[in-house]
Amino acid sequence: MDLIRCLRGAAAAAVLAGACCGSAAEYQFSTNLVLELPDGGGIGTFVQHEVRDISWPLAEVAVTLDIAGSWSGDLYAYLNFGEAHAVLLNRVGRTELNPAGYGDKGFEVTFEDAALNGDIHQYRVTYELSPPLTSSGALTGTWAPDGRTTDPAEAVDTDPRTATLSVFEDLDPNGIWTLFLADMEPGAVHQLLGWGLTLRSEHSVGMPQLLVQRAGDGVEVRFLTQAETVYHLEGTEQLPAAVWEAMGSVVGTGEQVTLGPFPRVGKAGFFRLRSGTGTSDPPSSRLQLHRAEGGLEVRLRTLTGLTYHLQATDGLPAANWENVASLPGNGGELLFGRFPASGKARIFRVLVEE
Ligand SMILES: [Ca+2]
Repeated sequence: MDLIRCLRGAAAAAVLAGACCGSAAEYQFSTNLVLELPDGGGIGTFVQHEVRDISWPLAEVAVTLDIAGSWSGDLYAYLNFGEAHAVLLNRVGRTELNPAGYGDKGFEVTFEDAALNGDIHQYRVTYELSPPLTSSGALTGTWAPDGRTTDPAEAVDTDPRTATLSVFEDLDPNGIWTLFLADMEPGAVHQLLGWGLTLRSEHSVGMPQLLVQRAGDGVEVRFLTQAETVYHLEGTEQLPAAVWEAMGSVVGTGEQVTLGPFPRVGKAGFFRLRSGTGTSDPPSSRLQLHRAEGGLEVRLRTLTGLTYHLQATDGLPAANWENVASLPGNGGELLFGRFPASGKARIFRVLVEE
């Protein structure tokens, strides 16, 4: 039985809450440029942006970089604010054995310390030589900054990563932010096409980055969880979405979780993640997981005339789904029962039968 199709009836009847962000504040800046970098010799280019009138201390910083060129391993980039210094790029791919670094064609990337992809310096190792590239050959995705403060003429993968974006944590963000960019080796030229800054008043841990990957005929969605947090993955076929459908709910363990594979219906699907303890959530078609004494309580808003089969597994992709309860819908919120929380993430799905 197809999970998405099965849930459709219930999802259409439910009132789904809009995105919520609590009281978190966010400031965003981005700009497009065409700035040729001097080729070789490490003569850098500075670009600056002044932030004003922000009344909260920084919790988290994200940076976007759009660079065109033909040998990414030439590049060195850092972000400075006051005394704080974060190294974004330091000769990607450079190791003792490969001092020239990677020869890809630039970057269209976001830097965040918590990025699921991890350290950008070794991105070809992370992706076993098939990293996500744009049609023009630039690396894409969200990556953790290089963080190595080593002289870019000497930097290698084994250097410690001490200058990540966390250096800006707790600072007053008002003032001049400076991006420095240099092409260290003669021979391949680069242009800065744009950059951006996102400043956040809270860590966006409740909404981790989603990584959507092909899996067979469908796609699967990976994300990094926080322990004890309940996540609800929702999907839609197009944006703006009339309805977000429940795709799965999971209790975080501090580890990565993979949900899916989900069938791709004609075009690419869109996913979003909601998190919370569940108790303040409005009724919806989502499976609601509540921490309760001795385990997890699983609830679902139901319709009469349908039968709901709750199934569980300990890991995805699931070898088999264990049937844990089957109940007729009552037109209200149905409590499936209380289940022991195992050591790892326990993953539930519901099948709806007419
Ligand atoms: Ca160069």
